[in-house]
Amino acid sequence: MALDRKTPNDLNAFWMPFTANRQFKKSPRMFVGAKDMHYTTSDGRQVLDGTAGLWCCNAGHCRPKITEAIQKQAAELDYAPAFQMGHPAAFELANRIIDIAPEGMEHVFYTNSGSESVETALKLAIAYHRARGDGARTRLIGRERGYHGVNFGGISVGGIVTNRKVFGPLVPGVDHMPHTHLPDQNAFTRGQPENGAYLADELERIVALHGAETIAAVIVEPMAGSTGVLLPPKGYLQKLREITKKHGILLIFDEVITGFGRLGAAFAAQHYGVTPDIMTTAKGLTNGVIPMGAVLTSAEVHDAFMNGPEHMIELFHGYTYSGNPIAAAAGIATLETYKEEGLFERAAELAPYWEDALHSLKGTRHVIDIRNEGLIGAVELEPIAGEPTKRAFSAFLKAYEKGILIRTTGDIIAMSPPLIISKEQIDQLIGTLKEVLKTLD
Ligand code: PXG
Repeated sequence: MALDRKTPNDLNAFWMPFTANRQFKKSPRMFVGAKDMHYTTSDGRQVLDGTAGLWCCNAGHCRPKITEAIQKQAAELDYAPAFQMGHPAAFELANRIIDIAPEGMEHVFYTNSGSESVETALKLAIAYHRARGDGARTRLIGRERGYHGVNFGGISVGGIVTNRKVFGPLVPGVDHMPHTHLPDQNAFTRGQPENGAYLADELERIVALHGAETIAAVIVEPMAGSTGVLLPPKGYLQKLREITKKHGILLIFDEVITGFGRLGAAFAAQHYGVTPDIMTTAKGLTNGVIPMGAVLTSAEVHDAFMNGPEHMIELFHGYTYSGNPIAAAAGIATLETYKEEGLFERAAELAPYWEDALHSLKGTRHVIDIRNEGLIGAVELEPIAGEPTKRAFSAFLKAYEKGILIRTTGDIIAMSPPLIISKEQIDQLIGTLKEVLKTLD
């Protein structure tokens, strides 16, 4: 009943995701435009994007090639059924993804988000073992502080307590490895910490507890983003790879944040030199512009399903919008933009400058740790006693007033600017943050 609304812009109906709704609606923050490194607010201010939207607009905003590709595709073929029919753009994009993926990744299954990519990967892992006659392998192992989206599989293997605890018993048969955050030993480390590879040995204990023959897969973010940027200690991912291989367990890398150049290589798998069996992606695949995710698998995983009568569906899984034409067109234009502008290389080149700028905040009021890798940075603040998250949230609000967009989780400030950021803009981002931190209670 739109006509009954008090005003055309009543904010009540929209229940916002992961948002302090009551605070927001009292004092809304609205973006009405975006171009390259900046957002425009409803009161006409320019805000420097320190987070690439939500870690997704890696090429910056409203890039002409992507906009035009979407417009053209929408006018040419708006939708094609995803099941039992195809269209060229989805195949072309899959090939282009595989071209930049680590060697050994050979197939692409489309989803519409990171959360759906995770569900798809977990289901694939269990069904893969079953297809090979190893149907007892159903357990899934995640990690404390892991973020794998918000659906039931993802929150079950995930380890962010607030995202799990009010949603009941979750998926059974899940266990968790310890997280890799060792502030006493690793605070203010630049890049990967030296200490903590031994934490991967905890997987051996979990395997011994449950029996390898019951475990389908281990899922980790190669670099844990959402929980506040926790880097893998040197040698840790290599150990996970060795242990999973030894026990016939699939290794899934959740690359929803780390994919598409964030660490200075196409994927974290290449950056860290460790190839999993399955990778989940989303976000940067379409520069965040159209919802789309993709799960990448090895030939071994894919081929295990390719048997039985040829007229039969091999995998009873998929979405109405898997490989949607407009999303696929956006994906192709996005990958072209990354390539033409050398944005993954640019991220790698800028990383040392970014690291220096970020670590210049050491010694600033409230700062208890700084972590960085590629074009990702986190600044951890001492929480206000008895009021966790409040200090960082105040920083977020003040930063926004001063014209920079940052993200906070708990009392950690996370930044992940578009890969087109200039050195001057890095200085502005970090300089403004420093001023904000100095004025915080
Ligand atoms: N896996 C990982 C590793 C993620 O970071 C998801 C899955 C889920 O993706 P979707 O597309 O379903 O949201 C994510 C998403 C933040 C932040 O500020 C992080 C995410 C999303 C929104 C905000 O840290 N990560």
